[in-house]
Amino acid sequence: MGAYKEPHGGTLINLYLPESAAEARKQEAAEYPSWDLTTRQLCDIEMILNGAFSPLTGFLTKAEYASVLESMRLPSGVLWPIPINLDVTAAFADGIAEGDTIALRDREGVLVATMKVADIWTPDKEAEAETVFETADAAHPGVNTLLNHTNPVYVGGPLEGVEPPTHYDFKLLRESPSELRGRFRKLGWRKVVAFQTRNPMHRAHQELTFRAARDSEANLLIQPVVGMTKPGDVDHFTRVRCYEHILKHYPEQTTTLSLLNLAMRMAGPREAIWHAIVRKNYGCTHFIVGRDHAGPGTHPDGHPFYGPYAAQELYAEHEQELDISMVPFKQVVYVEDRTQYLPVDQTTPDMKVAHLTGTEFRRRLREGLEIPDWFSYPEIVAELREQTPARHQQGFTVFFTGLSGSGKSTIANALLVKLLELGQRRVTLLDGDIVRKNLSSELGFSKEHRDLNIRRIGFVAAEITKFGGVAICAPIAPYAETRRQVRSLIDEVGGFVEVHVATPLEVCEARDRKGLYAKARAGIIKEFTGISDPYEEPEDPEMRIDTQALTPELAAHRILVKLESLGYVR
Ligand code: PPS
Repeated sequence: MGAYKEPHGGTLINLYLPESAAEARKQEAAEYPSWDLTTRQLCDIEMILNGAFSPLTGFLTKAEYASVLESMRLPSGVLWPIPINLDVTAAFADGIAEGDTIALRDREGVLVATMKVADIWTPDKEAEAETVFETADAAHPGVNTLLNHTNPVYVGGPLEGVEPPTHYDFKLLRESPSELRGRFRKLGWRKVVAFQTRNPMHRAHQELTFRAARDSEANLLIQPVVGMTKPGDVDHFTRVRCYEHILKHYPEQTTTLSLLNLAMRMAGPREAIWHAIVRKNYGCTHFIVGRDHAGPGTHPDGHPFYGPYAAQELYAEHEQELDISMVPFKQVVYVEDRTQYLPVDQTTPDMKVAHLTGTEFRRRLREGLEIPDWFSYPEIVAELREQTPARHQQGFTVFFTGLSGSGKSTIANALLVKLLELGQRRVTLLDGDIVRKNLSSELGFSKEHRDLNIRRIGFVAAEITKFGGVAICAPIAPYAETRRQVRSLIDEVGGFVEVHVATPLEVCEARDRKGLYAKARAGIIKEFTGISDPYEEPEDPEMRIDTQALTPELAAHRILVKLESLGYVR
């Protein structure tokens, strides 16, 4: 094991126990308090154990955390900009004490490492956000993760590795720092410029990375992040296939690809420094830093979270000490009349420069429109098209919500028939009654049971949507938060259209088709929505249907028109 608090200076930390000690540790660990690592913690621990986060030797202790926040340095003085913490629940923290050894396991229960607990503390997350992200606004995805998806208590201390986290995908492309350094040695690569990315690469990326390598007289490492990136990014399976395609467009022997299981924080300037330290640990000598490096883009109100060159500026301040040179990214643009890419500062006003923004590119992919050859390579466009079917080929969910007797089922049935008549996709109706009979027969109507019922419906609808089908759901779904969860689940895999069947309670009660309202008033049925249980009206559904003004047939027709206008139906 490497010495604690020692600047790395080329030496890598390796925290894995020798095989026999690791075996013994597995036996001993059966007695230790056990924590199941989250997806992000699994990424972090892999990088700590294999030395990618050298000189860290564990999750940060309280003093290290304070020092990193305050000065961007470990107490030893070594530059380290991003806090790497083990966040746990209050219940788990209550069961451990400083000085204990805890077992850290993956989702299958495999022991990854043990940690000697040095500190247990409750951080001020708002202050952490302000320091690391320069904002505590949860519209920033990194802040959102910290404030809303990170456990409340931090535990710090040194780690000893037992077994590296398992990966089943792209095994040959995943390397530890010592493996990658070994590869560079074998290839005789003395200077290596690293390119960090979380997006598919196109011709402009090929141009700029190739130029960066040529200008620094170095070889090129494309090292994309496959751990956690910004929500909504292209999945890493697709991206890695794209990177494998682009490799063929570099001169032979100049360029290589290796995957980085980093969990990004999207922290802009501080993150750029962190990325550089990691690349240095991987044996690189140069690092490309682009415009808005590792930034999350713009706030929903339009302002950018970081200045476009803030990362480059912070890097420049620390470049000497970092000991890995920055290659500032010069934007390259396509000059039509010269049929070639040029750095933007080499263009003149008389040149005809072609533009295709990322947003426009994604729109064209979504709508199945042409992508110009100068922008990307046909193999890469084909990969992305495969993953981004046009809207009329995507699955979607129509999620009805409304009181009992509001007319949800009737309209849902009418919509079902109309969609079947069109015949473009398979359609499944998940009506409240059907679901309660087949999927949720053991559930009642407490808040807990209703939420479980809706989450089950959401899960099934998401699967149907993911595979290109149509799910029509028609439960009461009285709680806004649960409906929001279902929406976000389905949004990731296809379309989601919420329809509020807004029939007023008096009307539903007057109709009382099943006689349930009378029973509810008489107290025979308890927790009845609208009478003795709440219904939270949707604030912003895609559609609101007034069943007093529309027949079910017309209501279904209007929904179909809406689906057409959204592009889901042709
Ligand atoms: S929920 O809240 O979304 O889980 O409800 P859902 O699965 O849609 O089930 C609603 C149907 O169950 C009948 N029913 C009740 N509804 C509301 N409250 C209580 N306590 C209750 N008990 C039984 C009722 O027939 C609902 O059917 P619809 O089709 O909505 O009228």
